[in-house]
Amino acid sequence: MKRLLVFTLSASILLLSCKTVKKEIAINTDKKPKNILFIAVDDLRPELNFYGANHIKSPNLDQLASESLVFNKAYCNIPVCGASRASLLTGMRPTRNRFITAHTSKDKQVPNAKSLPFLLKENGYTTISNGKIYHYNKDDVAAWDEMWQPDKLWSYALPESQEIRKNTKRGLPFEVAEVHDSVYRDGKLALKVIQDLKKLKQSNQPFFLTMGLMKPHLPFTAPKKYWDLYDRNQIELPESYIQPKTTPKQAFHRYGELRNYENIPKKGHLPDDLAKELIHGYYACVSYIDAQIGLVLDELKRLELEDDTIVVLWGDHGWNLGDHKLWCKHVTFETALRTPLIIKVPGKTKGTKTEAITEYIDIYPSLVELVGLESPNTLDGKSFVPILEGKEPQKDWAVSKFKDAVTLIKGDLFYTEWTKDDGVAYARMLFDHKTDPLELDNLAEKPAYQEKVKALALELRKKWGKDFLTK
Ligand SMILES: [Ca+2]
Repeated sequence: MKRLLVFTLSASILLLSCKTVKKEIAINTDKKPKNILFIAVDDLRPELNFYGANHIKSPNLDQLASESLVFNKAYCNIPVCGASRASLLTGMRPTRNRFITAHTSKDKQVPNAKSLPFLLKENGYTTISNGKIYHYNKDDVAAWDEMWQPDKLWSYALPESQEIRKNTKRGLPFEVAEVHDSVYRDGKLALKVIQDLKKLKQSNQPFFLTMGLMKPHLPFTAPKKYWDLYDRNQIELPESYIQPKTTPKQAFHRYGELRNYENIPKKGHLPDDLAKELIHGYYACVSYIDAQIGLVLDELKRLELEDDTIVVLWGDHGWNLGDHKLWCKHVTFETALRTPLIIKVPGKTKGTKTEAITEYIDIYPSLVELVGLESPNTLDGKSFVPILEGKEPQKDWAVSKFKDAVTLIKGDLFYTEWTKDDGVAYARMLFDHKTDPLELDNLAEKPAYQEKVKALALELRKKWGKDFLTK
């Protein structure tokens, strides 16, 4: 009842009531705060039209971007699903020993941290977790009024694919099926989110409604009509389809995640035809999730909730689609660290792009500021709200990491060190994106760059955070 009061009664009445309510009303005034529609897309890389790609068909994302602030230089803090999500939702930077793998549990790693949904729920928001938000379905339960998953466990629509899945480690890497969108999990997810919007429209409480899409994560399964949007013969391998000898060997991996699927060679590089088939499947999945997001955004409009709702869309990390002859994430090339991030704030955004370097731990304090709440002191990021208001950003750098590799992104420079527990480096790589956007020319061992490397190494240690090496 207290939560309902906060947003339905006037400030003057509430100022007379209990202390905690008074604090909230002083922040929120007598107006209902903005809702947040929080769209998380699994393994979506920024190969989208509004980032200049011009070949993936994603009309709904394009439309949303035209009404949003588009972050051209947004970086995840760790390129693996579970850890990236736990870090983003708690606003805490990954360290050497915190937020490490896909199987990261917020409750186990930082049980006392107040997550973004928890803070919102505490302040009167209805919070709903739909689909893939945290890695574990039952993580951070106290933060949510409701947690929902599509009932179907696997990603395959065809009985023969399901049979293969049943008898193998991961099943087929892709599937082309002539089925309705709602046969797959993300189609079911869109219908659930639409249902939620209808219900929430009737409520006096603001909402934090999430839509955690599971594609374009492997396996690349999507209705045939989305595969048909692309001509395989037009698909080309990336320009950076090479692993230069000057790049440390630690920078590459054998993309074991992909090799777990059937019909993928267990070693060596992929045959070109298979590589192109995978790229085709990835594109099909992006178009499929675009359509599902479109259904939800149409409903938001139809219900006249648009002006009251902030929409934020992010992918949990980048993805190598053949870049550097790599597949999947789990590396610190820009292709795995750079992510799509767009935010639509009614009355404030209209398709502007920013070059300000932003990291995922900045999302939590930004959303909190936008709805007029105070951030807990556990947050490591900085709000990007000044950028939304046309002011100078609060910082111009990001730090990402994966296993031993830690990367400082600053200006055009992308500097990675591989370090042991004591913080001493055993391999390095430095790229200058002004002259080498594809990251093919490692400068870190060149004599002319030794002073620069020394300075970057020092700066990296300052910026990775005081707890970075703590056990
Ligand atoms: Ca992911």
